Amino acid sequence: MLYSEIQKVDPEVYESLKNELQRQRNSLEMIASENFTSPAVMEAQGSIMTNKYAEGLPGKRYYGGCEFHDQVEQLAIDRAKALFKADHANVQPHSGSNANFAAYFSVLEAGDKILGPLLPHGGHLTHGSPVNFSGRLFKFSQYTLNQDTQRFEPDDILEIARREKPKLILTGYSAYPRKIEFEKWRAVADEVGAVLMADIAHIAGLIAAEQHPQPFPHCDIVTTTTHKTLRGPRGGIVMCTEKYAKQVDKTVFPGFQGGPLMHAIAGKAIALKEAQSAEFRKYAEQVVKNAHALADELMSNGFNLVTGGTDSHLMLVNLESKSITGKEAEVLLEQVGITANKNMVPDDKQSPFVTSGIRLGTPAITSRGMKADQMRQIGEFISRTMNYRNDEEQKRKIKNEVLEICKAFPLYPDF
Ligand code: DSN
Repeated sequence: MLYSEIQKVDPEVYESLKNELQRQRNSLEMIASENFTSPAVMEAQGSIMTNKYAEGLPGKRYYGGCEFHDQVEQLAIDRAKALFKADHANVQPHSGSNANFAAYFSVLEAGDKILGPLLPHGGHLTHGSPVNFSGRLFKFSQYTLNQDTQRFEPDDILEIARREKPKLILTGYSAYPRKIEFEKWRAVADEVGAVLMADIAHIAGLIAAEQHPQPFPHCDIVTTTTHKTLRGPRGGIVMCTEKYAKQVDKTVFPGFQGGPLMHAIAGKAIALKEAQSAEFRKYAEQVVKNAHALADELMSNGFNLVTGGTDSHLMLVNLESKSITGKEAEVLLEQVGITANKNMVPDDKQSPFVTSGIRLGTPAITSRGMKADQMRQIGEFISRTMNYRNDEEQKRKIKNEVLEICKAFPLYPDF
């Protein structure tokens, strides 16, 4: 029985874990930043690697007994470098936020100027939000989607960069469904003498599987999480060109973090190996095909998608024309067994707690083996849920149909 030790030691936590397993199995996980990692990655995270301090780097530790931790961390480093064609990788950041913190402080001083994306236009809190360390410690100017094309246009960014003279330009997003042409961003950065950074947290798995262009050699510094499309454990990685290698390592430790989470690093090593496989490549291709199918279904049901569609694993639905807020849509979808998150849309009139949008992603449902047929069904469920928002009988019916799909694509069947 899975979690049998937890059951013995702490029945309350056990109960919650058991219920969470059922929740994951019996609902459609469509939060674009979530995924179902492999049992091997989960074994690593629950392994004896959690027992050790390993401050420092492979071969240069501040604690004895690190021989096997060195081996595991070196595997993770080498695999990250190979997968993303990076000169250097530090696999110790505990999260994407930590990775971004380390990246900024590897190339900048507090108070320096950064040009990054505005949160409601697809950026992340760590891209300069005033409530985040980034907005408090650095001077951000922020760019937005082009009003006509609804894309980030390097020409617009160049105009702002010439005016603002940032030391660092940031590309890479949390809610932007289009491909990033890194070479165009390089040209902008070169024009104003800025460092070019990419936060590829959302698209790392797509990049690894060649479903999205590589940030190197165009970028100087690249951060990612390991648990989104990459389907690994929760955590972060910073990669960079040789020029910034020493500074990145020093900033992560001792600059910012203490002991690395070696059990998570073991999970990262495994996930990075999995991401090199032909099976992962097929998975990532299907993630993108599924996003296309879902986007098409939603648009043919009258939904407006920001940028008019998707090239990636996610889409941002602007609900203004449906007279429903993101907050209401999130609750309604949860009632029928679909998990998604409310999200700001460009020029949103609602607050971040309400919003006018909903973000949908296909990475997790694709990990269950779902394909375009299921996406069309799910698009139709979403549409019906919005149209029959006050009809309890309809919503019960949709919930049963969601459950049928979930049963046809079992999650963690061996647990
Ligand atoms: N919080 C993540 C997301 O949902 O996109 C980004 O780190």
